[in-house]
Amino acid sequence: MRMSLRAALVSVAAALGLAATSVVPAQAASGFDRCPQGRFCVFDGADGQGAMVTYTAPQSNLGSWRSRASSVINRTGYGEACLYSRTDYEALGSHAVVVSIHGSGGLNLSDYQDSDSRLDNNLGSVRWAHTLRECEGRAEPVDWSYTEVPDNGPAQAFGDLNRDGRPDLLHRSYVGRLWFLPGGSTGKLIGGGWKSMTALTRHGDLNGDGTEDLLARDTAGKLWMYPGNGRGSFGERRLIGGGWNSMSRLQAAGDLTGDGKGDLLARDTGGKLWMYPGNGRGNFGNRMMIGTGGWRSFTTLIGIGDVDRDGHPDLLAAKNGDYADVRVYHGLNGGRLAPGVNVTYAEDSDALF
Ligand SMILES: [Ca+2]
Ligand SMILES: [Ca+2]
Ligand SMILES: [Ca+2]
Ligand SMILES: [Ca+2]
Repeated sequence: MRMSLRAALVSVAAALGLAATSVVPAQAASGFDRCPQGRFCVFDGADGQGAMVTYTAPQSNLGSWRSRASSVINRTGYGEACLYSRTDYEALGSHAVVVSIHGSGGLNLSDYQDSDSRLDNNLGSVRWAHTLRECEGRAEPVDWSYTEVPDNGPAQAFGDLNRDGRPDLLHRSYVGRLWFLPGGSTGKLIGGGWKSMTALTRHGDLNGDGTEDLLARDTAGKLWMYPGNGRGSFGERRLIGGGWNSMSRLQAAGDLTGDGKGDLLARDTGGKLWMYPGNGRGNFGNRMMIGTGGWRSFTTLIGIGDVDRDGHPDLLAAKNGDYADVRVYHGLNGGRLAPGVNVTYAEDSDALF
């Protein structure tokens, strides 16, 4: 039997959280207070009393502590924790008790049992995550789909990684897995380890083979190009160069120079705006400063195509939270920009894409 008591536990956690913030005379830590930040703590007594064991990683098998655990507290920093009477996070089958807890209050396991099974002195495994979905172990990724999907059509130059004519998404989970979402409630795992990337932007075709590619910056400031294989995944990455940590924003913006090859916009930490013209071979030509300063305040940069139909692609810039100042920068020869022109944008918006 599977028991889901999340709603009840939310209220328990809230009540305990309230108690923890009340004024308590200075004294040595006791009970749940002994659990250090960053840990998941299990106690062999109720209310955080008795012996304590602490964990920094999810436990598929609590071993000797399985038969000792009587109370727990989640101080991992993750908002959700799942407790299983069985090992290996087993939620199915008879006599399985699964409890999802939200928040950081301490819990007595004796509160959660039914006639068939219990958690008290029977805690088989425990894990935690940022989202309930990940905690409960449902398959990533998020469910993204759209209706009225047309039949397969010609590949799109932008936003179509598997060349079926339909737009698709990339999704990075909290644990750093990158997923390809083709838009039909399914997903394909591209791989792990993407948490170390500090910027990701899709770019259209960078290497001239007709498939959309991906740019990613790592924590060391190296910029990598991941060539799309046209099937929703990527071939072996290629280093574009280092020193990209001086950029506070990387933004694919389509073809700004008008040569049919996708270009990249980058705003440096000093507020200058740079345009990196794609060379169609997986790298960029010499960058060009197209904004001498003051671009730090613009949080939104969008390659919106050619709004005035003069044959030069144009750029829209806006400041988050201040949509009274939205500007269009008309493209000039060679990817340069004319001075910005204010456009009317009356809506109060949280974000503009
Ligand atoms: Ca597609
Ligand atoms: Ca490509
Ligand atoms: Ca170009
Ligand atoms: Ca134009």
